[in-house]
Amino acid sequence: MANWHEWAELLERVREENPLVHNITNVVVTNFTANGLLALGASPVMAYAKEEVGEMAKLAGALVLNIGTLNAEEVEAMLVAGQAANEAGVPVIFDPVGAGATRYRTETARRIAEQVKLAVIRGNAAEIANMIGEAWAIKGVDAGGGSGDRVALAKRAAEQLGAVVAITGKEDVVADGQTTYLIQNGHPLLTKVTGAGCLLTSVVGAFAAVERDAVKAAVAALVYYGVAAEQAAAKAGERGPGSFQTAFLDALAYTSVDDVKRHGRVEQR
Ligand code: ATP
Ligand code: TZP
Ligand code: MG
Ligand code: MG
Repeated sequence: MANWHEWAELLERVREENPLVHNITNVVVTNFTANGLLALGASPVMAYAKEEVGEMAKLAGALVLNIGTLNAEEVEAMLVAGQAANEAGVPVIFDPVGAGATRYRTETARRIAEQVKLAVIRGNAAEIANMIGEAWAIKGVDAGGGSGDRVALAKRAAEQLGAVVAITGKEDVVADGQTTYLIQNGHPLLTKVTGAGCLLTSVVGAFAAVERDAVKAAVAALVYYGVAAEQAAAKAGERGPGSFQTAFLDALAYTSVDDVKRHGRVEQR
């Protein structure tokens, strides 16, 4: 049995343990993220006030930070929450939405990575490249048309940032500096639903809450998510993005460990 088949069973552990996932995320994706985590079998909470984020982060199984609609107050809260999570041994997952698009986003993403110990950073290739000072075209919050070796980029970023790095897109790459995994699941309709990437980052948080090995958690989360998208597209894909979004939430709930093992396409690089 491939290693990742064993990791796929983490899905069942998430459903059994129903971990609390504390999200400080963006205003675009808040509701979709909460519904996606509920469909998976996790317990979402959004809490933003600097007066309470430290307390909430310590209660949670994982903390997810997302700079999609950042502002100074929220960034301050993210640092407070991140440091509290670090103190309590709660894994912190980061989505550097739009890093590289503006100086404020790039600088904030780097600042968070410097001041908070991150377990997993999940973003598109441009966001990850810009976090380590490599220019890669980005269009707002969407990956630009840039091209390059994404496997090598993930490895470099993991080494430099001292975290597991997940670069997503048509193919997903997960790297920890030593080992790299390639995941070939997913569906193009995910790019037509806003927040598909942000929800994925929070799903990685749910898996990290039940598995301290961040590579295992990230690979298991990504392959499950991609397989769920394929199942949703098979049921509702021809109707378009709206129907797909609903079908995808359903698929996050019914996709089983067995489905993931059967349809997952994961290889070690
Ligand atoms: P972007 O800002 O570039 O849209 P994102 O943060 O929305 O990025 P994605 O990279 O789109 O995140 O990843 C979200 C999910 O969509 C992942 O599961 C990924 O595998 C999947 N995905 C993205 N593009 C494709 C594609 N062309 N084909 C299949 N799956 C895809
Ligand atoms: N603008 C700021 S955050 C955001 C938009 C459209 C959502 C981005 O979500 P994702 O998951 O990166 O597609
Ligand atoms: Mg997207
Ligand atoms: Mg994104």
